[in-house]
Amino acid sequence: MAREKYYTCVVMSDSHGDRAIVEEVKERYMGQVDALFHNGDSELEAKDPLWDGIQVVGGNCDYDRAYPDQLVTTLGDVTIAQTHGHLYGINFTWMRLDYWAEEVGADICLYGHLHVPDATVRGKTLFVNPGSIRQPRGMINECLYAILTIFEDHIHIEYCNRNHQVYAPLTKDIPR
Ligand SMILES: [Mn+2]
Repeated sequence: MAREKYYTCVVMSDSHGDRAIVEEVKERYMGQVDALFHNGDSELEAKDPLWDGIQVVGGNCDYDRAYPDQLVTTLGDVTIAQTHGHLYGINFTWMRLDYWAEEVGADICLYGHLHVPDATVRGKTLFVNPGSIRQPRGMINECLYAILTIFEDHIHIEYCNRNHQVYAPLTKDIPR
């Protein structure tokens, strides 16, 4: 039996002043996907019209205090928690972020801050860092964003580079 497609989201983070790439990703996917997310450290103003239609939170490098620290978005029965991560001490421990995700009943918890792509299940939540679209850190030296396709029984994750080509080594299917 064919599996019905459910929801698609584009997730980016840590663009650190590069407004053009955020705009490019927005123009490419807006209207084609169910939601667009930016997990903070854009270094743009919160009132920038670029954010119309994007779920965005504040990071440690966002000096505009108007950004929310965290958001919870629902797509049908899918609960998506989103925060930059610095306020939950993710440089040192997952404990506080995991606790918050559990508290809000998150199926998916989106974060940023570390500039390292990640898609890991802990407890009942899939934690996703899209990496940094501008300043990668760690072993994978690629500027990336993530596309999540949420099916009934699994979540398909792929990462794309700034040329919108899939960075295949990180493609994953995670059971729900
Ligand atoms: Mn950052």
